[in-house]
Amino acid sequence: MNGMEELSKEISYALRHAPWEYDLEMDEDGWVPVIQLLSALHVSEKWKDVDENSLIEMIIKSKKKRHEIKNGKIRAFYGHSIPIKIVKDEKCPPNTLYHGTARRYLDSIKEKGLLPQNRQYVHLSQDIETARNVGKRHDDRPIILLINAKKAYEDGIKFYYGNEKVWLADIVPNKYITE
Ligand code: HQG
Repeated sequence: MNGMEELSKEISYALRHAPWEYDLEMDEDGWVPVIQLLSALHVSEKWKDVDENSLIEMIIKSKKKRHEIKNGKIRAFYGHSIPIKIVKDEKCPPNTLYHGTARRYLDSIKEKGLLPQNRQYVHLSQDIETARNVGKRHDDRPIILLINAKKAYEDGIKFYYGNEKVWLADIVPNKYITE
């Protein structure tokens, strides 16, 4: 893993899962002051030279757009598991979205639909390749599920924009999912 990717992972952990471990004061939209995050990172020898420009460079260079910086604050776009739910803006999804998952989860998903499990939202992918990469984190031969997102949206299921590859939903009932 290169330095930037490692930094992106550490910051994702802080902003998605454990702001309290880093003494971060997070608002309801998930923003924290950059200065607070930098002071927390500087405790570690590894990150002692990281400054706001390094964070901007990390965001630009990262293959995945996980974070954004605005007005002296930084936040993660998606992936949160913290107890306070980050309020996302609802948005009309494309007709079809994809979800890459493990073969071993299939029976349960067919029965209960897609559930957020440990995160705040179910994560869906904009394209098949992204879904395959997400699924490979759980299974070397992942299953790609097709989500009839537009129909679900028309029926009242809420969708939210994560980044250009990631969509979020509260839940996806099984009737909108096919293999
Ligand atoms: C599964 C990464 C059984 C679900 C990725 C998934 C993504 C069920 C697992 C983002 C289920 C949760 C999130 C049910 C869902 N029964 N299993 N009813 N409903 N599941 O890691 O979507 O690199 O929390 O299929 O790119 O894999 O970190 O979610 O396999 O966008 O930026 O429960 O994380 O982004 O796994 O990945 P995860 P995910 P980053």
